[in-house]
Amino acid sequence: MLLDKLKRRAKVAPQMPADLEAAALQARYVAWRELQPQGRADWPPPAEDVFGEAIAVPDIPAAELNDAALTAALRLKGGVIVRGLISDEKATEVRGYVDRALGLLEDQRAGKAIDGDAGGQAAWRHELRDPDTGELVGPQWRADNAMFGGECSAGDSPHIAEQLVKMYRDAGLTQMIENYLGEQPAVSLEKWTLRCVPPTTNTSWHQDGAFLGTETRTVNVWIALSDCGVDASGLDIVPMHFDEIVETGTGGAYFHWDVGTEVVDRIRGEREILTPVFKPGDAFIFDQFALHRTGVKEGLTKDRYALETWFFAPSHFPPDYHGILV
Ligand SMILES: O=C(O)CCC(=O)C(=O)O
Repeated sequence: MLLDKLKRRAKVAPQMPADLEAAALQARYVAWRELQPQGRADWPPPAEDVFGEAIAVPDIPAAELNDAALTAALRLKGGVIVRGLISDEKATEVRGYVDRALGLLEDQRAGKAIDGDAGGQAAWRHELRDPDTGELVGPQWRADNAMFGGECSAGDSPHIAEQLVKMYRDAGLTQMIENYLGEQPAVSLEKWTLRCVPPTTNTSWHQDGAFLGTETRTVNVWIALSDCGVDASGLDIVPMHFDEIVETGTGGAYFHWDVGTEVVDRIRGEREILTPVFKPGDAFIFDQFALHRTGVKEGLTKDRYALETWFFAPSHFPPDYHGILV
């Protein structure tokens, strides 16, 4: 209700004032919290191999992404690479959001006063707070991530959050994901990440299901916002379909939830690791079982920008995460 009211007001003004943007994001959080979803009993939807058996990770233009392709990619393949999911122009705009959000986070961590609303025009940084208590949402996650640079949550920027929600809707993506999940999706404060990765970043093989859970119903849309895979880190992908979590914490693994290189080599056998070259706006769409890592290699010289958005079925949401209904 509150969200509808805010949307109606937003139609009158082309740019919502900062306080309304912040309230709109809080309303999405409250809308998620108040849901009591059952989830579809007949999930997952049936998949037909529209790509053919020989294809391990399909690579398609955005125009070919539809319900059948998304379902096949997630249920039968190792995900799908989608070329031009958003336009180059849009990717440039979102890259600007990443710089803005990371700049404000850095200022905040340095103890500077944050003018997150840039003169009342837009809420660029307002950490998500519970509207009933005024408490910060996700204090433990905030403490755990306080030392990580180069990334921040879109959920702490009401302006960026609303722009991204609109972008996914305009691209038809939210509806497609809703059709797949069988319910209106929510993103989360914890896994809605604006990222700028330096060439020297660390990396490790992992399946996000090792911490998101195997029963979680989810679709991750990872969008490159700058050229990557050559001078800047892209993604390394084991091109196989998985429906379970492989052995973690052994064979050279760094964290208890990541997968050692020896284990990856054993699993992939003769399969080559896939390291796609991405243009701004290209995407990799996958779920919590895809085995992948940041594609770090010798000779990288450039930072890489990306936007990572995990859409979740509210009925099968990761425990301890905080949702934002989209
Ligand atoms: O952007 C990256 O390099 C990390 C992506 C990743 O590992 C993930 O989405 O789980």
